[in-house]
Amino acid sequence: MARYELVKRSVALITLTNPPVNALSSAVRHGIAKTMERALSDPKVTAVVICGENGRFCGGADIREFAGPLRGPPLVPLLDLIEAGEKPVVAAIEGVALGGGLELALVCHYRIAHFKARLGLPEVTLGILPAAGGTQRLPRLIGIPAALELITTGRHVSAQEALKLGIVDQVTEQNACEVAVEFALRAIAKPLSSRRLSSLTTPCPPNLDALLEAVTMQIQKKARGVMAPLACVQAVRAAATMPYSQGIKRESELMATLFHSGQARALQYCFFAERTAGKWTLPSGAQWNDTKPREIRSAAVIGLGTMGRGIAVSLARVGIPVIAVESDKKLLETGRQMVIGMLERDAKRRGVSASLNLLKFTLSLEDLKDVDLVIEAVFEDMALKKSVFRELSKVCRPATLLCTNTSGLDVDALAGVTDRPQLVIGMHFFSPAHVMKLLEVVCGPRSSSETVATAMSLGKRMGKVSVAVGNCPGFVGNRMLKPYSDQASFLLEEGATPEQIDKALEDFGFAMGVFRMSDLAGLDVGWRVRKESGLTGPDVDPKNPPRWRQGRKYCPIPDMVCEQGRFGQKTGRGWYVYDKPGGTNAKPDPLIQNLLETYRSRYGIKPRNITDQEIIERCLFALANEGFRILEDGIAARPEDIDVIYLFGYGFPRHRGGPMFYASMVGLQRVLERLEHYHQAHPDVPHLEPSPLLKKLVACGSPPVQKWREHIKTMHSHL
Ligand code: 3H9
Repeated sequence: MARYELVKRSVALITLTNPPVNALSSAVRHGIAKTMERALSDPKVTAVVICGENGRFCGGADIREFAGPLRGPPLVPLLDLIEAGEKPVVAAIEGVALGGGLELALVCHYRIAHFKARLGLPEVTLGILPAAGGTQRLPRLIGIPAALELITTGRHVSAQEALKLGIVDQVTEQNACEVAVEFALRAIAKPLSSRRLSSLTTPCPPNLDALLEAVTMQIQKKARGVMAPLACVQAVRAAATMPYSQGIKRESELMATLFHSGQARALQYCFFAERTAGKWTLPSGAQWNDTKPREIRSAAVIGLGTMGRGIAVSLARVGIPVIAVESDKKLLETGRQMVIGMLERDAKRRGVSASLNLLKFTLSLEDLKDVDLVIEAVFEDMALKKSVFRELSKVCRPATLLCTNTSGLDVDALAGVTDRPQLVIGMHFFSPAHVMKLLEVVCGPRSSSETVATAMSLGKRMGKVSVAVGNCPGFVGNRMLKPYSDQASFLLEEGATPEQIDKALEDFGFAMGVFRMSDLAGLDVGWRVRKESGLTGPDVDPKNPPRWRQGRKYCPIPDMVCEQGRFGQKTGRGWYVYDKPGGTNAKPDPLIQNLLETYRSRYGIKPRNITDQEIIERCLFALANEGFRILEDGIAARPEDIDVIYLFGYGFPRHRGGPMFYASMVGLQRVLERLEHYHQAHPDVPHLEPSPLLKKLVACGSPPVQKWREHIKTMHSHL
């Protein structure tokens, strides 16, 4: 786990060997302890270089070990020993030095980084803090403001920025290990005292209190209810105000408050869930690691509305030539200007030149005959989409993949009108598509494994977190959204206001409550879907809309809001009122209040006081309950996939882990009891009836979320 060699006759080269990221597992810590002891005690050795195997210095502590008891040598004394040694130690940083990996580098007397390396203290993103001296040494090295920013955000910096900040001593384009060995030989004669960061005084800005206060307020505003960044501020304050020996104790106390917290468990779960989500398997047995994706050298996007524009930008900025198609000249021109503007702004932000030459705009589908892949992003109308797919089937060469960006329509029905159903798949982007990281890859029953692999790999190339899901109305994300937003609407009927519901959800940690989010997305989208599915339409009496449709309770309020032309932010009015069309500053609207009051009196509903707890339970337990059904139906392969979809597509607070993890943290027994309670009170709402899988898991003793899969016996997986 740590290899030892003598190079250049007097330099001990210690190589961490724990692929893939050389995490500091107990065996690696043990290896470092043994090899350092050998290097320090061998009189032939005059200097030490520490590097990592396979071009990666170290990805930090082994996060998988956090769940169990500490085994092997603890990190802090081990690092203190390296720093205190009388022989110069040089870190040769290639790839990454993150978390404990950077803390290891900080106890080395010198740091050489390869120009492609990335460094950082991302512990805060895992709900903890850099507790191997990171919060005490980094401020001593680079000062409070810069250290505070890096530690509270977990941001990775490039080698060049690390050099500017003073984190590393040299950046090289050559082999960092070889450069470090030469550097170590030159350092032999130099005194080490000034290189031991723990012995330095932290350079302190005069306005320390004001700075810490400002950062605290910023965190409280941005990361409501999240503990770790606040603990990081306190640890950095200790670095500024205490000697190292006391500061390190404070760091350790603060770590103890975080380490076993629910937030840390949730955030670490998210880390692994995100990585698990890419590992898909199909009922045929084909899976992510045995199916080769096709190379995509060119693509087309059909429809230059909000979604189509974002998709075109996402493709072009990763170097894929895109042909964008619209149905009339005016729409094409508007779309062209928007896409070019978005691409230019994006390139400016990233400091690169905009790849405008990759874009082509056309009115003719005939121009798509040679592309490798087409993404259809026209209106959410099955008849229209079918006609597009029929046409594509005629014009595109037989090997072209045909993808739809539908947010919930039947992908297999579209496949059915083509001559190549095996090459048809859903690529459900989230708005705005060039910003949102989530991609639901919707596998129809006839999508081939190569098609799935290609869509997943294209998603990755575009920087998306891609999750393979099965084909059913709404797929995973929007199918679950229905019971969640239905509960919010029923709560409106019963006496709540949009702002009260949104506040409860935002206090829980959602980036936006359900009504503010709907206003942003556009209320007409859901209205169109409801019309398409026959839930509403011209047959409904607008004066007296029925509250029972298709065999279940129905709340007509969202339709009534749309009937008034209130489509959300874009029209300046929705659940809230905005300064102007396109405005973002949501204000409660007395007209909505009137609408709710009139509605309640028309149907004889006596409004009651509704608590935040009821709002959270009804919305979130209904959400998770549908998640259990989705698992039962084989539409998602595991709870992690559902959670990743909600984290990246729906603003679910990461420190709560996602709806399924949250349900497990609340306790499945409690979730079951509360659902039973609410279902008894609302027997006409089937979504509140606890799902058989939830009941089954409770009967099995409520296993942890990672074990649910063993209990899911899907009749037939759709994945
Ligand atoms: C810490 O250091 C605490 C200290 O302050 C000490 C306190 C006392 N542990 O992301 P990838 C796995 S906390 C265990 O797909 P990439 C990962 O799960 C730690 N496993 O690769 C995956 O496994 P699998 C602070 C880890 O190239 C595989 O490695 N450090 C760890 O896209 C490949 O990962 C961090 O927060 C780990 N530390 O990105 C850094 N890291 O193949 C966390 C990775 O089974 N790591 N794995 O799915 C990362 O950010 C990225 O993994 C990294 C590589 C950028 C390193």
